[in-house]
Amino acid sequence: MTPLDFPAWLRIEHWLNVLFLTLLIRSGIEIVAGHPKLYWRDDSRPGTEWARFTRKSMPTDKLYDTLDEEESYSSLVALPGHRNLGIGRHWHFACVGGWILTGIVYYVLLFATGQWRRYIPTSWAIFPQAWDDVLTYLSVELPPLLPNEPLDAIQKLTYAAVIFVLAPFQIFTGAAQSPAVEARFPWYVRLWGGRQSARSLHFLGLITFVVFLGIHLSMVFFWGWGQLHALMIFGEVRDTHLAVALSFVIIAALVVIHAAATVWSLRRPRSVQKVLGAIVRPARLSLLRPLASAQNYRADEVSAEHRVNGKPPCSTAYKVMAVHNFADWTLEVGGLVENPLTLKLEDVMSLREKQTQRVLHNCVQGWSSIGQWGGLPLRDLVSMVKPLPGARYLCFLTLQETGRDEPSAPGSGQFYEVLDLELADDPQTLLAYEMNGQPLPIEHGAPLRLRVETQVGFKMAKWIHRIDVVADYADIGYGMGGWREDNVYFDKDVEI
Ligand SMILES: Nc1nc2c(c(=O)[nH]1)N[C@H]1C(S)=C(S)[C@@H](COP(=O)(O)O)O[C@H]1N2
Ligand SMILES: [Mo]
Repeated sequence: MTPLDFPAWLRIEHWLNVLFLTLLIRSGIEIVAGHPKLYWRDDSRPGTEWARFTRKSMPTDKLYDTLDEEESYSSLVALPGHRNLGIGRHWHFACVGGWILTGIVYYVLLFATGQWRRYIPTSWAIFPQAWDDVLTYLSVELPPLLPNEPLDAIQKLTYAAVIFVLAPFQIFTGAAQSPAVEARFPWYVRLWGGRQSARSLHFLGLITFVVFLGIHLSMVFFWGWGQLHALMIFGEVRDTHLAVALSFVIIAALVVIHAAATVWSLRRPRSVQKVLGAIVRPARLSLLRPLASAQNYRADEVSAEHRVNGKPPCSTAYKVMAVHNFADWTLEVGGLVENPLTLKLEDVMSLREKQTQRVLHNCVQGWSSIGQWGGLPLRDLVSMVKPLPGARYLCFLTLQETGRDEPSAPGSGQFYEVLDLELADDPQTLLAYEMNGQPLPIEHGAPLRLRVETQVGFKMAKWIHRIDVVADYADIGYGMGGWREDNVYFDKDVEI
């Protein structure tokens, strides 16, 4: 039988896991700060949260949006901290990649070498034994190790649960929060009790990891200081002082990596956005981009109150237009097209029969709502204007001046978003002029807003007045593919 010892690969994997897991926890906390409230129901209705990590209370007498609810956490708990959701997401997704690869290598080696027996029990007798072990620990004594094994019964079961249940659980509940996955496989989100339930469970998984780490570290501290360090450094019990010293060198290196990641993120966010974005994008585009939206929620699932993000244009010109039911508003569609168009609202409404869809909206910050949208499929408009060769993107320009309309947001200038032309082909990509059977309300983007159901919410520009077909977006804004990408460092492609 394979001896259940501590081979080099197991020790290296252990420390790599510490690196990725701690980066995932800190960046995960940054993501929580984006909307520091947890719900079970998909409407995320204000006041129905089961947990909140903020003391802010929202005004009841005027419009607020979910940007006002964002929190700023310290860099000690969040990566990078200080209200940097975009950068936190880049770290989280890049580290997920590293963590999954580490996990795959670990599983393969466990099963290839016979080391799986250290975790997976082969007899039911382990359960009463594990219970006895718990009682022994509670009386502050050490239970016996299993014969010829490095762990006692409760340790063996705990490690099995962490490696084969908790880690996959985090990956599956994480995937259930991807709008592309949700849009293509609505049953998968239901499996977890809905989008907000998946988010809550993912958070509870994070807490379970933190509790596990706490118990694990205190066991090392109280019960096996020298020999456990030695096993994780040399793979055998020898030179315990040296082992402890070397362990601390590794831990110091991990702390340096965390500190460097934090400083890099806070000082040069644009470079983090570009570097980590380039690492994650190929995986995202190959795995999630091909998923087309096929959602059709029931009418009774539509949220009574759909949350709002982004404040409406407050210019007089816009208000006058609104008073006249947008009779004076026009949509210009131009750029790299054979057949530019200028359309009035009634033209947009009569170009094609209205398409209606009941879909789940995912804000990048974490909340969701279900709405029914009616409008013109974007692909119909695109085929009418006839893009010229070389056309690759659609740039949506809006009537919102962020500096004027959303002064608390970082950045200023006209809100715009760039969409890959291929996303216009999704059957549920819509230019919506109706919401829940009524004309589109002002706060939701009147008279016209975009719906791209495989992406997170910020791509769906509201208050649109112009669409440009372009070959490149490097010259638009700061060249990152949208106002949010320019100013808060989100990735341009947001299938998750
Ligand atoms: N012009 C403009 N469009 C915008 C925004 C914005 O701030 N300005 N916010 C976006 C974000 S972050 C989200 S989540 C959705 C919210 O849509 P809703 O307010 O209809 O729920 O709109 C998107 N469209
Ligand atoms: Mo959002």
